[in-house]
Amino acid sequence: MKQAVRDWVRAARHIAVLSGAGMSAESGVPTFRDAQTGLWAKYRPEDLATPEAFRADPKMVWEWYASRRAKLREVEPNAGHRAIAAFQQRHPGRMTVITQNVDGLHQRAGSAGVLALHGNIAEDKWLDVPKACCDPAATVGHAPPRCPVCGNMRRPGVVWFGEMLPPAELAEAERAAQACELMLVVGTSGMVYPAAGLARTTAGRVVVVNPGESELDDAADAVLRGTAAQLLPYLLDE
Ligand code: BJW
Repeated sequence: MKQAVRDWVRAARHIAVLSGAGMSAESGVPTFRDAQTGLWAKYRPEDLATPEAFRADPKMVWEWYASRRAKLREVEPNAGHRAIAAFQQRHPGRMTVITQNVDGLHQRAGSAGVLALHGNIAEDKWLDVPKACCDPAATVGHAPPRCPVCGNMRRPGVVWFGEMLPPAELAEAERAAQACELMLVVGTSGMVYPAAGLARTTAGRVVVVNPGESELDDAADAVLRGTAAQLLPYLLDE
């Protein structure tokens, strides 16, 4: 099957990659639903990655993001990220990277035009709609920083459950899913929508790359049981 998928890669005029946390697992970034350490071991993502969880305990959630940011400064893109970036560089305009990851590793590997559907953990934004008094350079406190006038809090620039995805990125991802002849679905449980829905609505062939079962296996024309760093360099080496 691996050889057949390699042939599909060669033949496809446009390829979309839809990546999830497993894409970065071999860089040392814990996945969400496999993680056995830290807060993920105690809470389900659906309970912790929400505006309600942040409002209930901003210090805890802020500090958890701070610890993840610190760990991300120590990791590097892996062979899977690099294979995707190298393919894009050899074939400009032929591959669109759509990621659910907030870690920036595709971008650091050199991928261009990455559609980061769930935001960027390195950035902050205001929790509530900012007023004239809300100046990011004039915050007080640190976990989280707040507007000294109205108390509005800074929060990580990621998309939590119940929040809209960035509309321009989502629209572009939907266009790429419609236009591609092949979608490589790499390292995602396929449980979180609307991202997972892209693999169900694409007009192209779907290939799942995942060492374990995923919710998108039933939508796939081929399921390759292996890791991103093992399989992508082979599949994209043309
Ligand atoms: C490897 C590997 C290796 C391991 N190589 N693979 C339709 C139906 C039902 C529900 C909904 C629906 N539409 C919307 C919803 C609601 C909700 C949702 O999807 N809920 C589900 C839980 C059912 N979605 C939303 O709320 C989204 N917003 C939205 O829809 O807005 C419109 C709306 C608003 C209000 C009401 C209704 C609609 C927002 C979703 C935001 C998700 N945010 C998070 C957190 C980001 C910030 C942070 O990092 O803290 O995004 S949650 C978390 O899950 C994170 C991930 O991007 C996301 C997906 O996880 P992923 O990547 O799949 O990781 P894992 O850990 O689950 O899986 C890892 C996989 O890798 C495994 O399969 C391993 O086997 C594999 N693997 N090693 C390759 N080496």
